[in-house]
Amino acid sequence: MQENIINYFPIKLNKRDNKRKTQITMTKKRRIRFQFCFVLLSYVLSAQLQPYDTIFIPQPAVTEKANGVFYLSNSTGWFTGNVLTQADLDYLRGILNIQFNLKWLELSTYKPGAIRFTEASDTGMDLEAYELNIAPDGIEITARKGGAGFFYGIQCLLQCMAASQNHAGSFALPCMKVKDAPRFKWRGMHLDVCRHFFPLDFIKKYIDLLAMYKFNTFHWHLTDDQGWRIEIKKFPKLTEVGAWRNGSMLGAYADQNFDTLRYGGFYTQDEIREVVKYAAQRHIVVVPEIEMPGHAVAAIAAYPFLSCTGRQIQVEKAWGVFNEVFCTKDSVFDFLEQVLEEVVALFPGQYIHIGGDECPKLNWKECRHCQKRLRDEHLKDEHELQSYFVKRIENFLNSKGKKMIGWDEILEGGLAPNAAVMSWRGTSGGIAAAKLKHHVVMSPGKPCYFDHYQYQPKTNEPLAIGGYNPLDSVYAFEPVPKELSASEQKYILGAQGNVWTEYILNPKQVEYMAVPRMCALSEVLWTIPERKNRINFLMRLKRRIKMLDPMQVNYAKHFLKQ
Ligand code: TNX
Repeated sequence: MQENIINYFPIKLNKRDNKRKTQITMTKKRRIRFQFCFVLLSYVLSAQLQPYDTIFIPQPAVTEKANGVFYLSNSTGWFTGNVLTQADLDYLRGILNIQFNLKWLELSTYKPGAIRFTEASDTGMDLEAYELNIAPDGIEITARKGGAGFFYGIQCLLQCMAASQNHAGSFALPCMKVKDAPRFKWRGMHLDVCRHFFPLDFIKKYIDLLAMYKFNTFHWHLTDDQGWRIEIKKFPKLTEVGAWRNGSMLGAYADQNFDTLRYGGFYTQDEIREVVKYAAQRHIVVVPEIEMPGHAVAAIAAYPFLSCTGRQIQVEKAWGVFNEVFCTKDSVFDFLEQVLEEVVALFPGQYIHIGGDECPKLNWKECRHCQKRLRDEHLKDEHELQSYFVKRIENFLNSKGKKMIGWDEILEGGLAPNAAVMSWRGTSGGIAAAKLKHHVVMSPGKPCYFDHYQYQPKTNEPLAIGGYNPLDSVYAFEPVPKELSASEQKYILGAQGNVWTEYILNPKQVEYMAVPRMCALSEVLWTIPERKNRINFLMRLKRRIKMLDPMQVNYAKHFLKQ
């Protein structure tokens, strides 16, 4: 794509010689030196200049070119005028220092040449919306006080700075006006910390990445067959026993190879609070997932009474779907309610994710408690029993002021009355839920599973679970299905990229699988379709991905050759 190359630098010649009123004749040597400096200066400056619409990911709703340049340096003042929250202010000061080595110069009154934050006069403005105005004599970010708009305006400013930094560490920002607001309310990225466990520092780095691309939801998959990763004070064995397995699957599933190393880890409640706070400071809500009634082997290994058989089992070493699931007897609900009570207290967001996927019904068919439950509750079959389970949990969560969300299996046997559905087996579950007037987050395996391969031939890639979701297919994803009427479409909250980690062994590999596909997804979620353009996106991505280098992000690089 042809870019607009704009000349931002009208060069003014030095008039000192005139003032001295002396006739100076340039020697040939001086003229050559002067010309050389001039050419060098223009080259350095033009190399730093970025056309105004090639800077951002995700692309804002409106960007308008303006004339001139704003020079930002250590002597630029910042006037926050009490409109930024303390959290936004701390974030901004920190990132300027860490990422750009810039000092913070707070102004008590606005002076021309400064960067100022202004409260929007329009009280109807979306809380996530912002305006960024870069002019030669100052930069202004306007948003609603207390909303996320200032933070997103700051993200744009940071992207602009990264694109305009010169070698001396100052910045020549092209003047422009940006007016922006997100398309979707749920802009999510997920991370499975059960199949492989990732340290707290990495969780924070992942959240930093989400924030840079204006995601606002971090779905933290905390419990599964292969590990229980959240400390629950009332049930210490969940982490003493359930967080550790005596080996892991090695290589491809078909090989059925295992090591014998003890593997595991968990987050203490203090650490969880730290993550929640860290995310909140970046306007990201953390949605915890506590899996039930399936994917519960680790919990059952810790407390065998939770299953139908009561057998002592081991935390799973293999990947897959397992028959040991939570029983539907009352003592299990008592246990889960106590667990959820602690979970609810840790996560201030609206939603709690209860999983609900891949629950084999084999044990329920042979369990006297479950069969009695079927009869007592007049349930037709085990699908209705699963629905009973989920509804009972929803009832509890609602009584605690929380909303419940689950994978699309929670539609089977009848959807709980207020539940939101995360559609992963294609979009049909999401379509069905929206038609029933339930909120939906679209996360279909194709193309939202970032544990699938991203490049072909697959043999050149690190072993992955399968599938093929290239960058282009993520960028082309449309979360609102055509099958829905205008009023039904309103139930689509947004979409989410999922990073399941059976075959993702460490943080570097998470980064490799997530980036740059999450950059493409960020534009799907933020940018109105009319402003999306695949070729332009690729160009921006190629230029801007370098912004991640100081953070040492191990992004997949094949797109650079695309
Ligand atoms: C399906 S998505 C699962 C996960 C796996 C994932 C692997 C969902 C609700 N369940 O347990 O990790 O596939 O791609």
